Amino acid sequence: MYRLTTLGEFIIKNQADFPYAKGELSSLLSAIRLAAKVLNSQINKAGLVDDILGSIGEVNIQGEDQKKLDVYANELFVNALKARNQVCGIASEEEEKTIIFENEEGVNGKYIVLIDPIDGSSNIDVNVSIGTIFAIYRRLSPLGAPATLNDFLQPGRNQVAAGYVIYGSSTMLVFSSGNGVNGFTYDPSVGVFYLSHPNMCIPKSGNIYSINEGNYAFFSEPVKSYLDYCKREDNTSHRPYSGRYIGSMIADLHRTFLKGGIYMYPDSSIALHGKLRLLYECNPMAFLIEQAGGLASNGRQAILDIRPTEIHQRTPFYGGSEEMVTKLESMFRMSVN
Ligand code: AHM
Ligand code: MG
Repeated sequence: MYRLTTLGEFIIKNQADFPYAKGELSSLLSAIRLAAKVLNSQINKAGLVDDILGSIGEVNIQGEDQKKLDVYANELFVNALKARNQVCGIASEEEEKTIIFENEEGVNGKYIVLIDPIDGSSNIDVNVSIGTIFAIYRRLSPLGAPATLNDFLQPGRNQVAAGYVIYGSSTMLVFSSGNGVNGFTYDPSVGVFYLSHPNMCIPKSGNIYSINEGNYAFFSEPVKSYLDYCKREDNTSHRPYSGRYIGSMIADLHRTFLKGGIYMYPDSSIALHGKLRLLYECNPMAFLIEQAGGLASNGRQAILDIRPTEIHQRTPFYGGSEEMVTKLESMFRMSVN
């Protein structure tokens, strides 16, 4: 009989793959798994209970309208992570400053977590897929003292694990601890994530481009040239490509993982550094994309090689099938010469 592997079993079985295997990563991931289940049950009630849909009437550090679910999800993940005593600090899209745990367990926690508790929150009210994104690093500062800013400002290459949860037509948790990418689908009737997408690999090429093309007039020349290329007819390279844009990075990238393609959020004359945040949106997704055999770039450099300078810094982002990202990068290079 076909034997289903649960996320819990998978983590324990693969603990040895994790360079510092002592059960700590398992404990940390199980905190994320638990918070994701609780959040999933709330998201499924959107529209039925008062306290989920709509805004709280405040803006976050990004200057963006905070939704009730953003705030709820943030508290949920922070509390779940704090309870496990493995984490010395958390940075979140919803928190202006880093959260540093200064109690005895906190100063001895070995890990830093960066999180976007709800990505795509403008989609909550219209019943479109949203997600949670997380990145996990070993701290750089010595144990026994509170975490420092440097612990958070590590290049994405240093990630020891990263993942996302997509709350879609089914809920999935997709993660990597540096040995490929695996996807787990949630069965709400038993409350368990099962391995459903082992060893996820992004197709080398694809025929879908994904971007908010309404901003075309504000994009730089290389991005405009690439978009024109995507739409130009050429039978040998399956062009014109299809355009798909959900407006929820997790949903657009989840499709890209499964079907191939390229997802883009460029800088522009109205968003000088793009929109997406390097530390808790782009880095974890770039880690997963590279682990799945794809590429993630800011047009000129791998996202994972960028040296961060600020917690909430933004970066242009182009990620997906290797051949498509390489083509786009060649247009950036041509624009310099
Ligand atoms: P958020 O974290 O505030 O939800 O913002 C990130 C989201 C991405 O998921 C999505 O791709 C993008 O913002 C959509 O932005 P736009 O409406 O400008 O296309
Ligand atoms: Mg986000």
